[in-house]
Amino acid sequence: MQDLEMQQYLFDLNGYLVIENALSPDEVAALNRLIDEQNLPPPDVSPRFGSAPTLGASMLKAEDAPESKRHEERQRPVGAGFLNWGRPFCDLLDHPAILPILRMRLGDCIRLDRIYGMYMRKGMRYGKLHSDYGASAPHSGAGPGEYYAFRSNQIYEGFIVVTWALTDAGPEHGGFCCVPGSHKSNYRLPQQITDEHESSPHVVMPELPAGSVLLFSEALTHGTAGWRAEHERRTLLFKYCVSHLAWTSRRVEEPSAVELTPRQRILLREPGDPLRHFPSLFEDVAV
Ligand SMILES: O=C(O)CCC(=O)C(=O)O
Repeated sequence: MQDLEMQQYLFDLNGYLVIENALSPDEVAALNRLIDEQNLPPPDVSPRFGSAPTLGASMLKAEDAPESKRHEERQRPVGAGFLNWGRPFCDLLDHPAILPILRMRLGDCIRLDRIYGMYMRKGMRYGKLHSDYGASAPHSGAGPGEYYAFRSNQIYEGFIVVTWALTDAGPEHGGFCCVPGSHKSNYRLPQQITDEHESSPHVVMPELPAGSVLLFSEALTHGTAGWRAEHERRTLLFKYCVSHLAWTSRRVEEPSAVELTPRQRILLREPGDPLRHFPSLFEDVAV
């Protein structure tokens, strides 16, 4: 395994990092067995499973509901997603392989904002190239080819995604793809790369053997390459952020089927100012 200095350098350079063998074959098999037990429908329409938070059922059907009603729905925490499927899923929340990298990018006070799994079968396509922060983010207003000056009232990094590979993924199979280093770009992603997607020479598909973990910044331009392997793609995504940030007003709920540790519970707290209203995840924090 690489040391922290190397991991730090590579994450900063590329906007993503792969740690191989973070899970043992037995741990991977246990997670896959628990997913099998869910008898999920085939991943035809959407490759997502086990999401939390999810939209309330009535909200999904009622786009024409009054804004006040929709606002009320959005306030509700709705589910624990796959955290309810067993302890092995909850153990990934604060796995020792990811904590040093999360701390390096997000500091001591970290929230878990969203989780979902992705499964794909041969021939399935999904997910254009995108980034949620930086010059290519939908809200940046940056014009194609124009230098984008980063302004002081904007967030440039936001979320760090931790993706656990439960089956092999990579250039031969498909799955996660990205433009390395694009989290630092001062220019919007050219349309040509968007159109070429995974066939662009500038887009890479990191090798992700089962048991490895991928960490990436949501400022990185990334997407999903079509799945071409005989086996099913299976990954679990955990989206973390600094304690005072949230994507929406919905929250991941504590699982009812598994008792979380005190540290895992911190991750699910409401957003709050670091150290004043939201505790550190680490015992050796310097206050
Ligand atoms: O792993 C993937 O296929 C991409 C996930 C993604 O697009 C995202 O997290 O926004």
